[in-house]
Order: sequence, then C-alpha cells, then structure tokens
Amino acid sequence: MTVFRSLWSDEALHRLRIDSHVTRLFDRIFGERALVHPMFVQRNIFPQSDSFDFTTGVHQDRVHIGGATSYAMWMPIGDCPREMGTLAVAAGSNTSGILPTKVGSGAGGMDIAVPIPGTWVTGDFEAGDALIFQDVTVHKALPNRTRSIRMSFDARYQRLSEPMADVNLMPYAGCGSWDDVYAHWLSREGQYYWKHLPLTIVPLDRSHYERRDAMAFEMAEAGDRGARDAILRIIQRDPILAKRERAEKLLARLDAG
Ligand SMILES: O=C(O)CCC(=O)C(=O)O
Repeated sequence: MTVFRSLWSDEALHRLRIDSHVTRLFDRIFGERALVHPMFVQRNIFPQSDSFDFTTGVHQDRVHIGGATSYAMWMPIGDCPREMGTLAVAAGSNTSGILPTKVGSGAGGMDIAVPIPGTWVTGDFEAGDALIFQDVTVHKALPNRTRSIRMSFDARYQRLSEPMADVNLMPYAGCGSWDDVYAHWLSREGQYYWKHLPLTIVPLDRSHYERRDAMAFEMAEAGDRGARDAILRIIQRDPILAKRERAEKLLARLDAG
C-alpha cells in the first residue's frame, strides 16, 4: 500500500484521465457533456507464476460501478503486448444486460455464472492506445507472461446529466482522503474538478454484493475455500462492522484448514 498510494496519487495520471482530448472524445460519444468519475483504478499486474496468479477474471463492471451507464477507458502505461496481459473484451456481450454471478475468484470475489455471450477480442497495445467499453461488456485480462510488471489504469466516464453512484466519489480504498491524494501535487489544477458540477448522486445498488456475501458466508461456514476471495473482499470493503468481523473469523477458520 505504501508504494501503491503514491502511484494512485500521481498528478500526471490524474490529469491524463481528465485531459480535454479525452473528455472531448466522450462528449462526442455521449452527445452531451461527459462526467469523469473521480475514482479510477491503477493496476500493477505482477508476472504470473505457478504460485501467484493475479490475472483479472471474467466480469462486468456494472455491478461494481453502479449508477447510470458508464464507459471504461482502459489504458496501459507504456507499450503492452498481448503476452504482458492486455485486456480482452467479449465483443457483443454488451447486449445481454447484467449476467447472473456466483462466488468465485473473479473481480470482487465473483464469477459470471452463465456461458459468456460474444467473441473474445484483444490486441497488442502501444503507449497511448486505449480500449473503451460499456459497463455491461464482459471482459478479462490475459495473463502476464513477461518478467515485467504490467501497469495500466482504467477510468470511467458517463453522461453528466445521469446519476452516478456514491462509491465513485471517493479515492481508491486505502489511499486516504482527497486532501491526502493531493498533498504532494505541484499544481492545484484538476483537483476537486467535480465539486462545481451539477451531479446527481445515488447509492450503489448493493444487491449483487449482498447475494454474493450470503452465498460466501454459507460456503465458508461449510469450509469451502472457494469463498476465500469474496470473504477477503468483505473484510476489505464492507461498510458494516459486524459483517467484517464475521468474515474475519471465517477467514481465520478457512486458512487454518
Ligand atoms: O486491467 C485489468 O487487469 C482489469 C481491468 C478491468 O477489469 C477494467 O478496466 O474494468
């Protein structure tokens, strides 16, 4: 986290996702002013090995991002050939809506529970290339088979006139407050850019997480280690203390075998 916090707070990275070349592209896609979510993800994917696999599993973003339809812009930081673990999308899957999920090792401790619609596509990326996709598009990363860390970021954009879920207003978990994020910036330009915009904020629809959690608790009580990622996610992110405590006890039991 010590290293990650400074990567996530990087001034140039924050400016890149709100750069006018990027926002004007989204304005054109939406036919109205685009809102850049304050929250974004910076990823450092270590080389895959037999004992360590951090490859992002198959998922849709909608259940995690909430609000109205949003679009992700995924961009590697530097060149990223396929073998370094590019992002792949299931082309056409955006027409199937939100697919049912089950507890698993995918994003947020969830896996998609039905056959994936669409055709997987990816490619080699060069610095500056970006992949833009809608929040119900099924996607995954390819494994990083190089000896370097794959660095990338994914930021989200939506129509300013539509509601945004509250979770997208906060800095990434563990990165402190926005004041902490901005503490070492050289310029104030781009800080708190959303504060003066007419936002409609709604709570995140947590029903997908609630279903996942009920399933994960049941599996963990029965000693099923397949629930471990979902249990970890509850410990790291759930707003309810009693749930986090229950998850911590179950994790200790699972790990003790
Ligand atoms: O970069 C990755 O490994 C995953 C990215 C992703 O899932 C996303 O942009 O929504």
